[in-house]
This record gives sequence, C-alpha cells and structure tokens, in this order.
Amino acid sequence: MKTISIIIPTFNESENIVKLIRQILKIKSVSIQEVIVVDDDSPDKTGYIVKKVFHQNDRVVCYVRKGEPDLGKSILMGIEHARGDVVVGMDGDFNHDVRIIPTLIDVLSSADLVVASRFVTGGGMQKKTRYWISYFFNLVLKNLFRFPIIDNTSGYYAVSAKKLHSLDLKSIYHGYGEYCLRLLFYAKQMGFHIKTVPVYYTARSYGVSKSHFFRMVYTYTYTAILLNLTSKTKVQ
Ligand SMILES: Nc1nc2c(ncn2[C@@H]2O[C@H](COP(=O)(O)OP(=O)(O)O)[C@@H](O)[C@H]2O)c(=O)[nH]1
Ligand SMILES: [Mg+2]
Repeated sequence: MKTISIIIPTFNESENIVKLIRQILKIKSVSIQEVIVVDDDSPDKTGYIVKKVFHQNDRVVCYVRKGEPDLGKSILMGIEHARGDVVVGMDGDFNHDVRIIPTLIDVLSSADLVVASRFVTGGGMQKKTRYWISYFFNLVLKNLFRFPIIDNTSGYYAVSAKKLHSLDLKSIYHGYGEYCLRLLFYAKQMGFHIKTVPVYYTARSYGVSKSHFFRMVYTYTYTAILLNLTSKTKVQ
C-alpha cells in the first residue's frame, strides 16, 4: 500500500487543527504515514499546541516557521520533509472534507495528480457567493488561459511524490493560493495525467479566512497571464 504524507499549512487554526488531525488519523482504509503541519508562528500558538498535543505520536510532525509568513513556502517546507509515496495538500480549517482522502488516493492509482474539485458533479461549496465567483474565475482560467481542469484554485490534492519532485518546486510554492495555479499549469506542461474528484467545501468551523478577495483576484489573474506569456515565449 502506498504511504501518504498529508501537509497542512496553518495560520491561527488553534481551534480547528487538533480535531482535524484526529479525524485524519482515524482513517484506516489508506496508509497515512504522517501529518505534517507547517505553522507560520501563529499568534494563537497553533504550532505549539500541535507539538504539545501530539508529542507522543510519531505520525504527527509540526514545524514552526519564523519570519515573514508565506503560505506557499510553508507547503514547500512540508514537501521537503515528506517521506510518503504520495503527498496530499489540504487546508487546516475543515473547508476540505477529510472523508474524501481515500477517494483521492484510489483515483491516484490511475493518475499522477488528483484534484478535489468543487465544480464537477457532486461537488460544491457552502458559501454560495464565493462558489459562483470562483466558478466564473475558473471558467476564465480554463478557457482563456489554458489551465488543465475546472478547479485550478482548489488547494486540495493528492500527487505522486516522485512526479511532484520532477517539478521546479521553488518556483511553484511561494506566495498565497496562486501556487496552485503554478502547480497545475506546470503539471500540465510536463504531461502529468491529472484527474478530479468531487468535493463539497463546508464553511470553516472556527476562526477567520486569511484570503483577501481583491488581492486574490489581482494576484491570480497576474499569475495566470504571466504563466501564459512565459510558456508562449518558451514554445517560440
Ligand atoms: N503557514 C501558513 N498557513 C496559512 C497562511 N495563510 C493561510 N494559511 C492556512 O492555509 C489554509 C487556507 O487558508 P484560509 O484562510 O482557510 O483560506 P480560504 O480557505 O481561501 O478562506 C488554512 O489552513 C490556513 O490556516 C500563511 O500565511 N502561512
Ligand atoms: Mg480555508
């Protein structure tokens, strides 16, 4: 059975993370080798709480980054420490339904990268306004900017560790959620076999979202344009 490393970046998730890790560790149908939490030195002490609660559990590892918070670099740090055959990336706030982890792994047996998608049959999002904005944005990404699937901003995925390491990870994993656009764009460019499975995003259980709407639209659009321009230059 393939071993799995689950990577969860956190910032102020003290009320969610312990419960979330406990739910993940209960999954028995797939082999979860480790849950790696990378915390950006959260003021609410998320990282220290994880270390304290799970200090006797060698399947739970927590790194606390110091300095400038960076979601993408946090995930990269997790990837660099991951030892599993498969890497799963997910949020630490219950947006991403833990119960579909076995499905992601199952579908990965015939793919290189499996993305949990809100915009396929069976998928969705509790927050309706955000759902429609994300859907429209993703239509543009797919049809205008040549992105491979219909949910390129998901952030919940399973990928073969070997394939993942064939990509230039430092150029992908930095900044905020736009790392996801770079991951999918380069995965397509490198000929990854990409599949999707439906997911329903529930609203976060506690705490507040770190996403800033206008900043995200600007950064994601800029990233999509840049990826298209640089890839066209490469082809010429
Ligand atoms: N390490 C780290 N994690 C972050 C940062 N910003 C957000 N996160 C985490 O990334 C995940 C997604 O962030 P969230 O605020 O839920 O964004 P949303 O799902 O788009 O509303 C959550 O687990 C957050 O705790 C950051 O700067 N550093
Ligand atoms: Mg979230």
